[in-house]
Amino acid sequence: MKTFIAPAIIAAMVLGTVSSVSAMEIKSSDVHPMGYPTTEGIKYMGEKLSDWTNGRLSIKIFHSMQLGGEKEALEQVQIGALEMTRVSVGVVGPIVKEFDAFNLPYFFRDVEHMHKVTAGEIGQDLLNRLEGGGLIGLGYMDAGSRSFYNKVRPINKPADLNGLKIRVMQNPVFVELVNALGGNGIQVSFSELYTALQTGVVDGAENNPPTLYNHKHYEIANHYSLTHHLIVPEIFVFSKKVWDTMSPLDQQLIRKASALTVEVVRDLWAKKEAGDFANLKKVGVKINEVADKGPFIRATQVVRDNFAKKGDNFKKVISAVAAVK
Ligand code: GTR
Repeated sequence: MKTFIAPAIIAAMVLGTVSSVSAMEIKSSDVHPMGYPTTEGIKYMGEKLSDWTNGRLSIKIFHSMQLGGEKEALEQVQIGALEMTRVSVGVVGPIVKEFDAFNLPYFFRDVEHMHKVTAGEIGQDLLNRLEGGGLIGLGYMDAGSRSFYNKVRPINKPADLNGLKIRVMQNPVFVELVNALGGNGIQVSFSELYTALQTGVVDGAENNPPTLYNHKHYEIANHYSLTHHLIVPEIFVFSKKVWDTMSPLDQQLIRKASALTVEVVRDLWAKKEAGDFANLKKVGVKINEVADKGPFIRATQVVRDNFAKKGDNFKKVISAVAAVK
């Protein structure tokens, strides 16, 4: 996607007059460590901003859950205590309800479909609606698809989840998902997940290969069953409270850097996902190919139906997404 920068702004950047506006170190949080596509993406964004403004704008990344989980981070950004954060759309549904379409099981046909939707009108419209929740949506990032992992057994059919406590992100729609499959969905902040697995508060969770590998959950839960039940994109957002105090020029620079970041992360993600899937095999994770996803798709129909029943605007998002070819 190309972002337009007005010629006057480019001139100001070149002449260095941009530096006469006030300096700002943007604090941004992420649950992932450095080296992860999301944190590397924000690092790149900070470098671009610094280059363009001779260091006047920069980003300081609080990675590896230094500032806690994602729900907490969003709250900090909403009140303006933190300028930026990168989170999964998973935790955004409670802020913009229509966003929960992206949190429905077996919703996008595949990752490419998700890319087209997020890069298009629907994606932009949902980002814009975040403003009502005190957030400026800057862009989407990739997170592949999510599958179940647990410490008890491989999952080949929904009934294999019976009696298993499965951690989900902090959003009731995921509890509904796991329960529809016959498991017991429990909301736990990502920052508490390792301990929850260790102490038996939960028997397993669900995620993509890079998260399972980098956060070492496989040390405890090493049956990974490829159900691919969710394709949930991620977003990076800015505090509207802070944004409203910034100059239009700075806002435009942030928008421009964000658009570039989206593209950079897409490449980083593809490499990381393939690499960490191989790493999981290397460390002995028992990878279970799920031969038939049909029973999972059918059992979760109720979750998609419940979303559609919420009203016409919800139905509209569903049909608009389905219409994206
Ligand atoms: C990861 C995602 C994180 C976080 C985590 C979770 O895939 O990148 O933002 O949402 O999942 O399950 O909480």
